Amino acid sequence: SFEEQYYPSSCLLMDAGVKILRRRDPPFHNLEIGKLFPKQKLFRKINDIKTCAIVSSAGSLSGAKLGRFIDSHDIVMRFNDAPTIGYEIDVGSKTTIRVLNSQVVTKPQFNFTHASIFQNVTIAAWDPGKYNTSLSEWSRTADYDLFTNYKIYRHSYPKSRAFLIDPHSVWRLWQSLQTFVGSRPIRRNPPSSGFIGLALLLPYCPHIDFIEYVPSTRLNGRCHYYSKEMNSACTFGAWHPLAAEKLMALDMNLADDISVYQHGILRIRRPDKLLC
Ligand code: NCC
Repeated sequence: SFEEQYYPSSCLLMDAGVKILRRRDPPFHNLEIGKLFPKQKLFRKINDIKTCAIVSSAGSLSGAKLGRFIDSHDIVMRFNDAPTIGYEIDVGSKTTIRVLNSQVVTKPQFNFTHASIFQNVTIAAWDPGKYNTSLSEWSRTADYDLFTNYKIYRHSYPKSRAFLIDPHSVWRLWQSLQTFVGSRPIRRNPPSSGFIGLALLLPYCPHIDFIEYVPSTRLNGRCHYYSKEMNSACTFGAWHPLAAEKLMALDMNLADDISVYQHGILRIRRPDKLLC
C-alpha cells in the first residue's frame, strides 16, 4: 500500500550523512592536510541547540525585515560571501557558520584567508570533485584547489573552526535527491550550498527555519539580496539541481502557507530516529 512505501524526505536527507571530515578519517589520518583539521567537533554544546536558522542568499530577502527573527535563533547559517553589514534589518547580524563552495575559498576576489567575513565564525567548505573518485584522488584533483588556502588559513588562525565537508557525502546527498524525484533523472551536478547546509545542520537541530529558500511572494528576479544582478536561474537552478532541492525541502516543511509564501520561512523538523 501507499502507507508502506512512504519514507519521509527528512529521513532521506539524514541518510545521506552529510558530514565534515575528521582527522581520524582515512586517508586523512595519513596525510599532512588531515593534521590541519580542527580537533573540535562542528559545534560546541550540542545539547543546548534548540533553534536554528538557515539564511539563503536570495534576492527576495530584500525588504523581508526578518533580521530580528533570524538573530533569535541559537545557530544561524549563511553562505559564501553573503554580507550582513548594511542588511541587518532584512537578514540579521548573527552568523554561527558559513558554508562555502570551493570557488569562494580559492578565487582571489573573495580573499578567504584575510577577509573579516570569514573570521570568528565556523567554516564548512566543500568541493564536489569528480563523481566516484576516492578521497585521496580528490585531495589531489579537487575542482578548485581549496587545500592551499585552507592550509594558509589554518596556519594563520590555529584556533579557527574551519572544516572541510566530505565530498562523498555531498554525492550521497545528490543520490537522496535523485531518490526523492524518482524516475526523472536530475543532472549529475552537486546540490547547492543551501541544500548541503540543510543536510549538514539538521542532525544538530530539533528544527530549522530555512529563510527564503522556497521563493516567497517577494520574488523579484534578483539573484542576491546584496547585489543588483537580475538572474532567475539563481532561484530556480541552472547548474545545481535547485528546483528538485526546493521541492524536497517543501516536502519536509511543517509551516503553513502564510509562513512559507508571505514570510518566506520553511520549518523543517529533524526526524525521529525511530521514523527512519
Ligand atoms: O548564490 P549562492 O550559491 O552563493 O547562494 C547561496 C545559497 O542560497 C540559495 N539561493 C541563492 C540565491 C537565490 N536566488 N536563491 C537561492 O535559493 C541556494 O541554496 C544557494 O546555494 C552556491 O551554492 O555555493 C552558490 O554560489 C554561487 C557563487 O559561487 C557564490 O555566491 C560566490 O560568488 C554560485 N554562482 C556562481 O558560481 C556564478 C551559485 O551557482 C551557487
